[in-house]
Amino acid sequence: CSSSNLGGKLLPAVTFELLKESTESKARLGKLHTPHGTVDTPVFMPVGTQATVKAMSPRELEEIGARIILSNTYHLYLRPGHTLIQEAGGLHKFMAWSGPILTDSGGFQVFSLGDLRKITEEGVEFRSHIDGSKHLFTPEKVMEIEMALGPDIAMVFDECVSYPTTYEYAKEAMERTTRWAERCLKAHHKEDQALFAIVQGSSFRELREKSARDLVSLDFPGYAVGGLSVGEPKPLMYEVLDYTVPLLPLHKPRYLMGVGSPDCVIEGVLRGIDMFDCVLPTRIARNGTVFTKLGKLVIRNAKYKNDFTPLDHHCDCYTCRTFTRAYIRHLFNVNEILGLRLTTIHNLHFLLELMRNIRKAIAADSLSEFREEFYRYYEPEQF
Ligand code: PRF
Ligand code: ZN
Repeated sequence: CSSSNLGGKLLPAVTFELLKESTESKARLGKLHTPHGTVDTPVFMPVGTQATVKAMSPRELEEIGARIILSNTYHLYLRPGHTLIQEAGGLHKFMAWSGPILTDSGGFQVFSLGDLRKITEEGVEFRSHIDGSKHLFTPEKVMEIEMALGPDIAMVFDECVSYPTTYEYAKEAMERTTRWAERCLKAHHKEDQALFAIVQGSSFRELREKSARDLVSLDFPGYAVGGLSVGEPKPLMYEVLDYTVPLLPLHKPRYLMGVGSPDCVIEGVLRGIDMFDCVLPTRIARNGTVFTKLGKLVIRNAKYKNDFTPLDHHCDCYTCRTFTRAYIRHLFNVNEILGLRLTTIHNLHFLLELMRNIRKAIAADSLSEFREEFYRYYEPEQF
């Protein structure tokens, strides 16, 4: 279903080239070939929920080294509507981003709606968070939307269960997710688009194993690990990755959904993850929190009032090369939009630079040292 006919030869829309497996960890180096270009992995995908990475133009994104972005089926379906985006010539043209795009299926957004949704075998009935109008997402409907949006990679419609949950509920949701993945596969017919599956099963090893096994037998071109970073302690997430990732095919991309704090990205890469996305860098930037080599920094803090040094002394992004903490703090204080544009540039640069350094370290067989060095300075929030 996700192949194109080139010169009579069937080529999948998205292929993963495994360049190197680390000898000291499960980390890998690869290239993700898509209809809109090739992406070096491990990669971080900035989030553009509403067909825009908030506060950034596509040109700026490209300048700081973003190569693939993520957008959201749920939001674009509600506004402006997938048919309008199709009419515009697809999401790439609509938002003027010519690189690869991945769309999430709504399997996370819809389940975050709480009281506003009802789950059945058929799908999920929900009320719009905007105007309360009623909608039904089925695997078939979500495939129709993602095919109309036209990203390079579409995600299956899954059920992401929050933490903690019971074994019984996690099992029910995981099995439903697998049945929905099969329905997505049947309904998906777009030759220049790949469809990735999503492993669920909460923090129950048996369920993760069954989910991975059943989805792998359906032979998707890529696999995501979903249902993590939903409130569980970090060591538990790492444990789930330890036993789940090795069950996924070696020669296919592996994507850890919704994870993007600097420490979690490093831990994910060490456990064999190739792709990440997260609203964290862009979201915290807009309320004035930035990543630095030493951990997070809250720029509104009074102690930066007369601080004429850059956000991060080790950073060579446009913001850090040009502006001081005192100036950016002032912009936030008086609610000037340049402030959040500058912190967004810095935070995305920080994460994309981290990925470049991670890739260099894997190439040099020194990722463990890189990790040690990183933690020597960086103070993570929660363990
Ligand atoms: N499923 C989908 N999108 C997601 C998740 C998931 O489980 C997560 C979990 N962290 C983030 N985004 N479809
Ligand atoms: Zn910077």
